[in-house]
Amino acid sequence: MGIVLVGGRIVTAVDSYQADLRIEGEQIVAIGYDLEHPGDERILVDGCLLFPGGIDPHTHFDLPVGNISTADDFESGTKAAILGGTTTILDYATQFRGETLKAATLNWHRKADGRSYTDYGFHMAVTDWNMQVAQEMSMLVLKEGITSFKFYMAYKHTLQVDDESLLQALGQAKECGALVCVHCENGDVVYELVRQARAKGQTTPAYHPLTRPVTAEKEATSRVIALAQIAQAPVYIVHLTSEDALQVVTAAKLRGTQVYAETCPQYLLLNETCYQAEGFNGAKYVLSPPLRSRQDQESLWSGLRTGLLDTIATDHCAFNFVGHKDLGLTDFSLIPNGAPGVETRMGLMYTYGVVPGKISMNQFVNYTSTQAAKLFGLFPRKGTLAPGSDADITVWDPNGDSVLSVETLHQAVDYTPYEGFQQNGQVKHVFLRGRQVVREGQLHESQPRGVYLSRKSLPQKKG
Ligand code: DUC
Ligand code: ZN
Ligand code: ZN
Repeated sequence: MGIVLVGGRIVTAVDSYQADLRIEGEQIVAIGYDLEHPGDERILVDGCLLFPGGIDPHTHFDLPVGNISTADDFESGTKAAILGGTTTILDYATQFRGETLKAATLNWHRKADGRSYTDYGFHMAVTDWNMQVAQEMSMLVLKEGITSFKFYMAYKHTLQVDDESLLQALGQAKECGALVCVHCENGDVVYELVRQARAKGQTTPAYHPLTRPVTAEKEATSRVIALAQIAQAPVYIVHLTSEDALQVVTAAKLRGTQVYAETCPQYLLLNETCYQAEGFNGAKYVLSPPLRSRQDQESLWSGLRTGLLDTIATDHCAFNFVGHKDLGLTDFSLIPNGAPGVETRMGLMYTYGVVPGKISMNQFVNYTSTQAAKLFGLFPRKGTLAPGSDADITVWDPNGDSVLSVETLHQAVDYTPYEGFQQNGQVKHVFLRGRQVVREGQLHESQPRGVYLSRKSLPQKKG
């Protein structure tokens, strides 16, 4: 017995056409017409768009930061994700200092297994690089299907790694077929600018962006690309925010370097004026790198339009305004960094990207699903609508406007940076490996059934 979605428009990264789609078990088995078998369930989706389920390749669920943890854990975060049309997330499992990668992996499985409404995989964020960790990287690639590793060039004395470690890691990643993902900000520069600001008594959230200038992002982006070229390894820049950093990436792509770059809705839709919000409200936008100028926003849109960027992720790292962000009430440098977005990504990118024609519908699919699947070893199982692929399908009703509000979102955090934003269209149904998890916009699943995804390596360019 199967399910046939009848009357919708199939949209992939390359095509858009009217057709029905048949699901059997966990997979799509046919796309075309007259697909119904006796006993099949028929679901009418007239006028709707059928997208491959969204893939968010950058989340932080249940991440401890100092004495607190992120507001969303795997259960609340993935529930919100799937209600927003995302069926797969890749979370940054994090190695804490002194920990082996094996222990960090087990730790993240304990957080996620049996609790995820979406399918999920892990990147591994390495914060304590040494030769044993280097050996373990291959083991994670081969045995755990963790084929991407993150390094921070910022957060001196906690997460930051030095250039020697980064170069070694890139070399090791090349050996074992892994992709290195990098947070690009010069952490020493940020550390010094924060010290200077505090010494002058500059303590409000407005100083957050001033201590993390574009040039610190540009320099780190340029440096890691140079290191990747030396190691002849591919590199993926997470959360790229600025025109300057995009220019560095573009120049490297033109030289033939295997460099990829991700941006996020917050950098496309919000800007530095948010830090002028009344009172302590600017803390809601304390994320790193920080929000930039209007011109940077336009450059990022242009980068998407022209194919210079590769993915749109969220960097969902939610902290409550009350109880978390207010740890930095008298010192902005103590405000936990991050903002929520896993539930709103697809709707915002459709509304502010596709509807005004800033990106095409195919680009929308490419950036929110297909490219992430390709870069992170999930394609063609995920990231497209085709016979043989997992039946991860977001049925999008382009009619009906709504206004985003923390009151109606499902993320377990007490604010959204997109409060009052209009959304055009809405998630109607979502299927995860053939099971209908969202029906008419409501959760239709009594328990989390997401599975862990062991991923393949990214093919590397020769030479
Ligand atoms: N970088 C991330 O990628 N996530 C949360 C905070 C940060 O700085
Ligand atoms: Zn980061
Ligand atoms: Zn992140």
